[in-house]
Amino acid sequence: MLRSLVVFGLQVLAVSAKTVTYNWEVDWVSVSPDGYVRSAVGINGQWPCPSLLADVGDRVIVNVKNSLVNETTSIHFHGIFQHGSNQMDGPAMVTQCPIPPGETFTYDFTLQQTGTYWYHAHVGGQYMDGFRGPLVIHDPKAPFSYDEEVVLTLSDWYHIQAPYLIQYFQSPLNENLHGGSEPVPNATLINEAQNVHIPIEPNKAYLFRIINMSGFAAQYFQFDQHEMSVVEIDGVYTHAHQVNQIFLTAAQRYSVIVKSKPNNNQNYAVIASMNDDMFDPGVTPDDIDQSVNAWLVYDNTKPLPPPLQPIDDDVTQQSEDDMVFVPLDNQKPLGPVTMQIPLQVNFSANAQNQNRGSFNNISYNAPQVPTLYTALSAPADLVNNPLIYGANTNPIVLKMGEVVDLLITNYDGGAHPFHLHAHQFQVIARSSWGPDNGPPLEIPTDYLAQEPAAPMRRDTLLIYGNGYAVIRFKVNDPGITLFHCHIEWHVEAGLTLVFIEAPTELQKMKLVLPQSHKDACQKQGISITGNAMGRQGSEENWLDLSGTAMLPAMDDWGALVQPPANNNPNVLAPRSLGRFGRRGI
Ligand SMILES: *[C@@H]1O[C@H](CO)[C@@H](O)[C@H](O)[C@H]1NC(C)=O
Ligand SMILES: *[C@@H]1O[C@H](CO)[C@@H](O)[C@H](O)[C@H]1NC(C)=O
Ligand SMILES: *[C@@H]1O[C@H](CO)[C@@H](O)[C@H](O)[C@H]1NC(C)=O
Ligand SMILES: *[C@@H]1O[C@H](CO)[C@@H](O)[C@H](O)[C@H]1NC(C)=O
Ligand SMILES: *[C@H]1O[C@@H](CO)[C@H](O)[C@@H](O)[C@@H]1NC(C)=O
Ligand SMILES: [Cu+2]
Repeated sequence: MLRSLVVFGLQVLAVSAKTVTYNWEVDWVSVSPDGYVRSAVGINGQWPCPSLLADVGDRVIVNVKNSLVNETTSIHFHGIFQHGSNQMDGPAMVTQCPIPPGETFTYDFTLQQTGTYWYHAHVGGQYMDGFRGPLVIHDPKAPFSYDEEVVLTLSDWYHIQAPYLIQYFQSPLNENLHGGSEPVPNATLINEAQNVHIPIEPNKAYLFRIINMSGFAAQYFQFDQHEMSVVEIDGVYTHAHQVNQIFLTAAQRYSVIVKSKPNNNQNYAVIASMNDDMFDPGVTPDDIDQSVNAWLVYDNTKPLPPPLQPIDDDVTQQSEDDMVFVPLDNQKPLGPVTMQIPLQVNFSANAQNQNRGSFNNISYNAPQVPTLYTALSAPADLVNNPLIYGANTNPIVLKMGEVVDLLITNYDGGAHPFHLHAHQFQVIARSSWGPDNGPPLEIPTDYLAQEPAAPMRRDTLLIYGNGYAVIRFKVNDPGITLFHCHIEWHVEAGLTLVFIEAPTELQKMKLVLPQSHKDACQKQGISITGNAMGRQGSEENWLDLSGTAMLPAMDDWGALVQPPANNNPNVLAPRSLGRFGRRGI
């Protein structure tokens, strides 16, 4: 293991489920993973952030103290179902208020699944400033065996802090100069570092859990002369499948088993390369460092081999097709489908000349009350009415037991990794890249007749430029379920919607909101009851959403700002960010 672990109050019980408690003080730390010194968001004075490790069945308690002083925070546990604990999912203004500076906040949930996940901040682009780490749930009955386990994280890294980059990305200046293009990362990291040595011994089976914690770029990953046998994707066990290389978009995970060589005659190179499809040539330096090297070290007295050549995407198209992975349980397509929801994905400049992402022409803008709190406080006869959740959050109400197909068509030329919180969805269909110009490929009208026998299942799926995908899930998890592109720039650009899953059953569950959750809102004057505008009382009030902001406030971000002239983001506060930064996800 290459990372250090901070666990307080861990009760070690050999067989039965235990409680794992983490006390995390979130604070700024000075870091330089690629040689450039900057501030990052760390935990208990450390960065990289620690791994959250537990066994299936464990109860996890994370007490978070926000010591950032100048930013709010929140933690999302990516891929965790949160059955009966939707209030612990984490996205700010969706299932909780952002945690203000100085406050302590408790996450408390029980793990009902196994595999490789991660946690990350879910407020204002903060995970790109370093607040991200692995979350591994061990399975005593895992359907494969191995001798050693190694967690490898892949991430992209920026020299300038996220609030500045978001402000610039969402500015009319960027729209005018670069067509609204995304900030290009400065570096790629493995285990939040470069040139990492991974100790390895001969004749052993290694389980590598590979997690892509990037905010933007997708990565190719390869060990020299060691095949990988994929056994898990995003927490779903798969039939073992041999590959030489894997391609992970932001937020995806692969567990692979690698058999080490029979002897320690030499060491081997490892490489991860960013996919540059979305990097606007106008803002990408020619000398951009797109790859990061690491080494499998069998014998540290022997020399390291030369690094591998960066992986060129043109010759590696095949490695992108994750539809080849078949779930080990051979789960058939869920059915019958009771609801089909067409979703058009697009990007365009809004009335303020900001580059915004949208589902069905609506760009997400945070409500005044976290959406979960609206659902918990609404009268029973209004809780299924999407109007109360605000037209700017793209709310879609789903009934318990419904089998939903999302019919997603991508009108944008770029590929986007879409993530559904709290579910592992089936991928019923997905096109390859569509035409460069003109309308996207259309979903075949008879797609239901062509379902795969055992569809690939995961929680984050790449949908190609001008292409489509059909993803299916069952409504079984009452609560507010976010669906969004996992490119953090695109979250900030509004490419997000909320499913209100089974709100009637949600109200009957009588979720307990810990006092710390109420305090987080109260300290910031945010209501924990009422519609998306905080109105309540009469039915007329509940249905009154007048004043809902469809356009983002220009003084949140989007104002005309130039990155600091001396390129040192630490010396200049971003303009007009508000005291604690943005309120939304
Ligand atoms: C991680 O995801 C990002 C964003 O989709 C991508 O650009 C990058 O290539 C991925 N990394 C790996 C190693 O797959
Ligand atoms: C997508 O956005 C473009 C502008 O970027 C616009 O011309 C087009 O009409 C939009 N299409 C849909 C279906 O929203
Ligand atoms: C979005 O807007 C475009 C362009 O105006 C239009 O063609 C398209 O039908 C709209 N989509 C929806 C779902 O309203
Ligand atoms: C918050 O403070 C840190 C540490 O001093 C600094 O690096 C960062 O730029 C500040 N962030 C904002 C949004 O002002
Ligand atoms: C990232 O670093 C900043 C500050 O050092 C530079 O200004 C950027 O040009 C650089 N961006 C890339 C893509 O390398
Ligand atoms: Cu996207």
